[in-house]
Amino acid sequence: MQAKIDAFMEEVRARNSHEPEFLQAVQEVAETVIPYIATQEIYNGKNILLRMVEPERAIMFRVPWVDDKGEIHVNRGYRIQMNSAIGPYKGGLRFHPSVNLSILKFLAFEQVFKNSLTTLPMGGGKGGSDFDPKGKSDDEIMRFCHSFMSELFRHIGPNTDVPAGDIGVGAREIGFLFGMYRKMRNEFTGVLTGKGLTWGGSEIRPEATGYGTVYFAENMLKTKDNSFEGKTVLVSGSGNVAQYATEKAIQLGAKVVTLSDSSGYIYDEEGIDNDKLKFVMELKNEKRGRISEYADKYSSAKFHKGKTPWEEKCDIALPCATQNELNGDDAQKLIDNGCMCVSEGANMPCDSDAVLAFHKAKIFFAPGKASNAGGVATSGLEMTQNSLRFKWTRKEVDEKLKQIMNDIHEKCVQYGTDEDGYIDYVKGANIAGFVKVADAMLAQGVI
Ligand code: NDP
Ligand code: 2IT
Repeated sequence: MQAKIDAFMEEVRARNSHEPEFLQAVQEVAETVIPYIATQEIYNGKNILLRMVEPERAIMFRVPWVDDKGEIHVNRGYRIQMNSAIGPYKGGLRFHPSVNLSILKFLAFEQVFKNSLTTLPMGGGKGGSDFDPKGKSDDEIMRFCHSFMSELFRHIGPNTDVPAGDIGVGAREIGFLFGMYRKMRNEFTGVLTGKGLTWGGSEIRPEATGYGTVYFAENMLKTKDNSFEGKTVLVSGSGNVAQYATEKAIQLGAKVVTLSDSSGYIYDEEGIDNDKLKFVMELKNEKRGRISEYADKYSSAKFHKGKTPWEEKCDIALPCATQNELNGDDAQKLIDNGCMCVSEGANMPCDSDAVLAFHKAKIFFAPGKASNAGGVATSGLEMTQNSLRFKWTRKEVDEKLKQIMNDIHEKCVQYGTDEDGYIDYVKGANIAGFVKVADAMLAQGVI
């Protein structure tokens, strides 16, 4: 079996040799899905996975914009349309200087499996730009977003491809992007999700990824009659996902002691309460400041420059910042300190050594494509409401989100439970995500 996986990876590597993040994501899927395919007559010999690693379409374009001083800048824009076998391409846009083809292809590939798991009819895609929003004025952000959409609009549409937010793309950016799309097309449709609540957005979409990550962890803990009550939680990041993961963990009775950004992390020995979280939300979403300012304001907190939270003691870890932010050594520290549960809010934050360590220690580990799927699932619910020209209440959307996270957990248990009863959520999520897309691809023929 290993020879089969190696041969497959050899072929993928030959074609994508300069794309380490993409290869990392494909390797993880190949290791669990290829052995499964070998046991299933209908998939065997159809090269389905080989077809799935090639994007249906990859679009790259120039994004010129003018800064406040009148200087002209050029960034690179992308949209990877990975797979539309089960629905229109769906996935976020990331604005960050590190963005390149490898990162967007890994994210688009993960998105295909994630969206399949949500139970909703959405294909997978991802896009973005190497534009750095840090330090830019609102006007500069607007001009960049308008320029970006003045090309992207011709490639997307409510039945073709529906982008949303990701790192560096939040409510402000979605507003500017939507405005330009509406102008170029002269139509008001649900072409983007994460829209404002008064112009087509869904209740709970801002909260959904963070809440969903905690709901998924709650489901894992429940299998051993455990819960968040009284647990110490480490959260990394301090953006959209981290903020609402923190909010939900606090609501469920946990003590959240860390948050971070790319400069370092804060440790608050008294725990982050609702008032402190409100301060973080204002600091990050409006003033666009640094997390170190938390430690300037609250004497119970200390800022650890240039470090990640994983050296602290906890019961539950929720990595919610970015890919490969938690390595094998970090994982070992968490395990040695008694951590029993890791639920990924970010996409691929734990590297392959870390995942191996969690599996060896047999602690709960949920891969992002399962545990952070609440965000895109609620985007799917936003699309539904847009099509219906209707709006569900907060309670209705939250209940649907909870149900979807339960269903994803069930699927992982169905496909991922080992002979000794340990639930391998990586295997479960990969196989369950694969089956639905593969069945659709088989039904539609070689196209
Ligand atoms: P935000 O832009 O709101 O926040 C990102 C956070 O991560 C910031 O605190 C940022 O710090 C930190 N961060 C980014 N890059 C790095 C880095 N290289 N090293 C250390 N910290 C970093 O993004 P989101 O919260 O939306 O996204 C976070 C993660 O969740 C991403 O992996 C994203 O793909 C994933 N995700 C997001 C969903 C959503 O609905 N938004 C849905 C599913 C997954 P700084 O400000 O210093 O850059
Ligand atoms: O990684 C992700 O799932 C997202 N950034 C959200 C995508 C979406 O379409 O809501």
